[in-house]
Amino acid sequence: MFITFEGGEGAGKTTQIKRLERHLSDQGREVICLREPGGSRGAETIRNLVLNGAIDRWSAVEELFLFSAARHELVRTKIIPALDKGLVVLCDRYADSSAVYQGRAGGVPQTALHVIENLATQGLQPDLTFLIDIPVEIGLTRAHKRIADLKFKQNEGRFEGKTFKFHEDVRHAFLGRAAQFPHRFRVINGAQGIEEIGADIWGEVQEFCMGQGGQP
Ligand code: T5A
Repeated sequence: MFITFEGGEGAGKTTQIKRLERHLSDQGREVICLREPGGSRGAETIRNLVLNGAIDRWSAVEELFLFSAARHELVRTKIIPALDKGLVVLCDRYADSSAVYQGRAGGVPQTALHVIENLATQGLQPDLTFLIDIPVEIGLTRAHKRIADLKFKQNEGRFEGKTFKFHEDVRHAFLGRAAQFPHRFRVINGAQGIEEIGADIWGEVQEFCMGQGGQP
């Protein structure tokens, strides 16, 4: 089972992935948690390149190539081998992030995105994608606090520095993508408390597994 988490900055994806990992492990499932960009050696190097530095360091097209190179390595070296062994793969962001950040919000044409996405993912789609939807002002406030807490390290704050309008576009584009692919997207209200969000996600995972004829 391959589950991805998407949403704007500070939506609470990392928090919820850890909770879901615990729930699944308690049920005896073997779980691997990955993140994008990153999760494999070369991809972590690309993460450092693309998330740090000046906002205008890379154009949207350049970002797309960087994220896609990282994704290809992650799919090839981690995700496919884990799925082949029967593990549950939880991934913090995946190709939907490129479609939204570099595509809808960044202006890269959808036709080009589609071709590169297929190449980078080898056509591998998630079984379930949780979109944690949250007003931009709440998410950015949380994300800026995280960055401030890391002020003496590489703070990975390049995207958080983009305009408020960019982040509004990201939010609307994610909701549009969820409407486009309703069979795998589940939109979760991220303005709730951590417990409530976790319960919504766990309920959806249980329902999905029942639909597949099994337990989580
Ligand atoms: N990107 C990525 C692209 O442009 N294209 C791509 O193809 C890909 C893959 C990644 C950046 O790269 C861009 C998108 C991103 O801008 P990142 O550092 O991984 O950068 O950034 P995020 O994925 O946005 O990670 P964040 O850490 O900012 O957000 P999370 O993981 O969504 O949030 P989380 O769980 O760390 O929570 C943030 C804070 O809020 C609190 C947590 O305790 C934490 O302090 N919190 C809550 N507080 C109150 N109520 C709740 N319900 C809460 N949930 C969490």
